[in-house]
Amino acid sequence: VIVTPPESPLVLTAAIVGAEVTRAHTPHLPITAQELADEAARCRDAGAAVIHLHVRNADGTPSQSTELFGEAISRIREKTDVIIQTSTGGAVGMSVEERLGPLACKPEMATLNCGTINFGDDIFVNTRPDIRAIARRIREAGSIAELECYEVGHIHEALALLKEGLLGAPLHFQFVLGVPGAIMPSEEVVLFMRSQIPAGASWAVAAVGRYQKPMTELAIKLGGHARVGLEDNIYLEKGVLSEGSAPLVARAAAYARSLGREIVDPDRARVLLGIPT
Ligand code: KMH
Ligand code: ZN
Repeated sequence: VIVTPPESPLVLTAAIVGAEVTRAHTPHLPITAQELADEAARCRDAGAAVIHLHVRNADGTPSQSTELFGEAISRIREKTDVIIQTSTGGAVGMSVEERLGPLACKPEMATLNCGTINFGDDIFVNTRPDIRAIARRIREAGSIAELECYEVGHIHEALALLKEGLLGAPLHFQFVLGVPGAIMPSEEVVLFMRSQIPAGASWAVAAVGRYQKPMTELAIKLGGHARVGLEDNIYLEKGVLSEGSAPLVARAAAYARSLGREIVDPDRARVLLGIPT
């Protein structure tokens, strides 16, 4: 078991838009490049060092277009110094090539989804050859991979990639818990997943829906990092919509401070995550 001291620096990630949430679910979803930039800046002010980024077409449907990502990234850059982590997961049903659109923008970070899961009533497909192809492309883009693990076996797949030379240490794991059809969040699950990662690797928890708050607090308590935001959860409390992702970041930051954890700014996070500055 890896023991991370609770006073260790905390990297908060805000997943501000995602691919699935719509304006019908919440009116607080950012869609345009300017809205994404404004929201990224608000989340940075609330304590986020990383923005996990998807983009949308004007009609709100998900896109992985290089052009839309380029626009969103430059708007965000005008307003704030956050680390921008682009999705390579996109939306269910997109081709691998389509999903890789944002890598042409050479983002500082990009997600690498480490396996296939049932994703609600859909299947989020990440074949083993696809995972390897995406890992290569992330490396060619000069981006640092964040390893999205929706099941325990996805961690083992990431370790295989490390052995194959497709990933460099230190590894950055995101335990994505509570997707309907995949592993559900609990303390036991987090402790077991944490026990499977190598020494020196970092880990975070992103939990879906009503699990977001308790699992964020658990991760912070255990010395891990955490991701919150509308991509994973639109509610501040039962029945109360969050007015964007920033209130969710602010709440996680307040909890972390109450435990004495230091919330790092983007530059410090770059050092921790091995992102060239
Ligand atoms: N939208 C999900 C199917 C990622 O960003 O890399 C995949 C996803 C993961 O959101
Ligand atoms: Zn995502």
